Amino acid sequence: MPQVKSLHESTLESIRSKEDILNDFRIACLSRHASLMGRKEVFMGKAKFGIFGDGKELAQIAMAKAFRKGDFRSGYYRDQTFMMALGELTVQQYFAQLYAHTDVEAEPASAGRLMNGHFATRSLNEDGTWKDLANQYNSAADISPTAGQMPKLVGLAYASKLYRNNKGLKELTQFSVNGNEVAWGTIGNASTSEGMFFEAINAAGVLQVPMVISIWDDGYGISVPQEYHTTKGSISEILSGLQRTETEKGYEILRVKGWDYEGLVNAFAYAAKVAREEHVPVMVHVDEMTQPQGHSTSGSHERYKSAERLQWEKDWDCIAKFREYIISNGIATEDQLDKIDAEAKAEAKTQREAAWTEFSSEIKNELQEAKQLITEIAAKSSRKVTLQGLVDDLQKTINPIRKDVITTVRKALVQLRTEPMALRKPLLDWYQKQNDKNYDRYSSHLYSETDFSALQVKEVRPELDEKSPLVDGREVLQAFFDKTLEKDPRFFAFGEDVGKIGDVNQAFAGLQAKYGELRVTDTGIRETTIIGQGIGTALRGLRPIAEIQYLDYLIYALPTLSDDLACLHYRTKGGQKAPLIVRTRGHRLEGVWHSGSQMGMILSTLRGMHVCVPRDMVQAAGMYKTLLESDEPAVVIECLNGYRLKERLPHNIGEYTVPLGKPEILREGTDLTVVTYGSMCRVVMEAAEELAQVGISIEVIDAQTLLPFDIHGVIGASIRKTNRVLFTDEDVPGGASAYMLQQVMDHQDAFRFLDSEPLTLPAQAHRPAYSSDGDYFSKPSTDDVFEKVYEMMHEVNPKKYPSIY
Ligand SMILES: Cc1ncc(C[n+]2csc(CCOP(=O)(O)OP(=O)(O)O)c2C)c(N)n1
Ligand SMILES: [Mg+2]
Repeated sequence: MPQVKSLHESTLESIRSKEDILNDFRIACLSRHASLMGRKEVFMGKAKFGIFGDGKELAQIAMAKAFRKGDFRSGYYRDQTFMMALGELTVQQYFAQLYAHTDVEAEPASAGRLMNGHFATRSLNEDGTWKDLANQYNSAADISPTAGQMPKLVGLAYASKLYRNNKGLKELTQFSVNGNEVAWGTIGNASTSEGMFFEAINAAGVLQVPMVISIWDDGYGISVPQEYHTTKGSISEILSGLQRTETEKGYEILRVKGWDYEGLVNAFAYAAKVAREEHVPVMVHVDEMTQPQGHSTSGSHERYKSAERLQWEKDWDCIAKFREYIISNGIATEDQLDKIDAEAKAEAKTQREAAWTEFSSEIKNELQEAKQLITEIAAKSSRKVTLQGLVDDLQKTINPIRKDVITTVRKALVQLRTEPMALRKPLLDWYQKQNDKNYDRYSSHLYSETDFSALQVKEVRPELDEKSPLVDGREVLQAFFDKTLEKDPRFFAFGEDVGKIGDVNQAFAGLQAKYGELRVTDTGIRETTIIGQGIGTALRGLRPIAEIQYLDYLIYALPTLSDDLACLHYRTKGGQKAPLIVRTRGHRLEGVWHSGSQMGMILSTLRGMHVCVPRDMVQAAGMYKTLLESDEPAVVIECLNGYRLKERLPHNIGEYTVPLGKPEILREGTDLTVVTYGSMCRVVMEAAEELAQVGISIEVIDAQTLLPFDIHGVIGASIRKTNRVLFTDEDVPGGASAYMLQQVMDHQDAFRFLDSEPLTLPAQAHRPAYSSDGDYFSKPSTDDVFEKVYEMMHEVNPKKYPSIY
């Protein structure tokens, strides 16, 4: 392992002057006081929860010195000092997040949507266009799950590799200058036990990308000490086999103490140089860090740390050590440092107060408005005493929050329900206005609200006629991907077996040979970091298609998809986007792990993404086109059994689009509407033929996309005609079939048009058994659809449709 102490040259480069050092001391003190005050704010009831960066200040200041414009951070909740040192987080913004201030200006990382300690810079302008990322400091938006920052870190670093080596991207200077950007990760020692950490570390080593991963090692993960987390107690020790050598590629691994100012500055300067210039990943293990206030406001560390450990943490506190360093090197005196510290404290206090004033005054104004309205109405109301009581209670609330105001107004409106509309209208109007504002504050931006929304993409119909060649389904996709690779240099595809053989079903066959390894790329078997690679590159302006070989294996990547990608736009209130398309294949084929259709799982975990379930490859290609025209993330589930089925290749492949949220009526009918999607479309169409032979006419609707779902009410309109509906799919009972039913009942006013009970026909509750018989007895078959519809019609007219069994 290189001895960072010996790297004096880079130290001298980075520590330019005495003023620099004292400024570093000032930032360390400012951040520390923010942490100390933050904890008090929680205990005073002004914030709900707090987690702070105390004890980790010095390393972060050193890391910030090596960070350059265009670089990206993907880290965790301890990194406040780093953000402050970059100038990307003021103490006022820090407190605004602690209080949950919902204004983007006040709290640019998440607009009050996330707990404190979730850092993010804004990559987007309000209209959804990209900012000049190469000319700003960037932090990907943090998430809470430990090690969840690792998968996208791989992608952020991988983007630099693409920008450096793919000549077609040279003009995208808004995102990169020759791939010189480093992706900086941070993670706690305990969190390195997670699978995501190991998977990401290996992936970055294989890919040889400019990633610097720093481990902030304070010996604990909440209350649990190191011996429970890491073999041999040292992550750099056990990963030392990754160290590169003269002959083998690998990592540069550095180990440095969290209180050693020079060592830290050295380590990060060296790490940056290696990563930036050589595109070699670097690991910086920073140990002997402390947690002066314990893990968070949820408990005290006196419960689990020994008196000796607590004393050690005091003695080896990085700011105390920094002080000693400054004094022993004659850079400043004790008094001078005291003065800097006192000024930092005063500054932190001023900014904290400003944050509180801004946060609370907005709510106070709302409270005053509500109070005044209710009081005015009360004077003319028969419910005067009760209403005045509500106002008095509201007035007495200490540190009132928005909920206190709104709940009072709603209770007042209940009291006023029998009063004339003229009297209560002003309060009702005010409440409705607040509802709009609160929707914007707490529920907006789950999906794009700009012109780049997938819902804004214009429909272009496929051009099909008798001259359209009849080809295998996979060839439709191949033609589409070929066109897209040719046209858009930002577009690239990667995944297990995607490169050389062009994926296991050959939709990319021959395309690596044509466009090169950077455009059509094989990866290791590592679903989570395949998604991370997609998220990170999409965050940096590229248009990746990440392939998950089978839908069943999406489960491996689901945490990253759900915790990171799906909620990215929401949790930054439109500050960041990662338009990643996840391509996978599912529904019926063979057995437990190759015929999954876990749509319910996807629907409840991936809100914020679009979910496309094309019935064939012509539809799939149109959906890909729509998605590539937009800037939103999506998962597209192709039909596993559809690659060898013949389809007509549209003349305008690569040009036509399929609108999202628009079901297609595949067959018109009058007796009953059957709604389905994906591979089940063919099954239902076969059943429709058989049903016609017994005099039953069904209307078959392909939902096409599950998120969004039938935004124009096509299904409701069909029900108005047939007055009966069945939802069928290959998911488990209560899965996506139940979801479709709920959507139609809740949003399409369909219930009153129904003459029969609306029903679902899902697969069995277990996973599908192997082979064709397993499929027949596990998933809805043509016979099952026939019988279910027939039974429904039997109930309507037993004479005409006598019971079969
Ligand atoms: C997946 C997941 N499991 C559990 C938690 C709860 N949790 C939050 S922080 C933490 C300890 C992390 O310790 P470490 O990585 O050493 O970071 P430190 O807080 O010590 O800096 C735990 C268990 C979580 N956020 N995510
Ligand atoms: Mg720790």
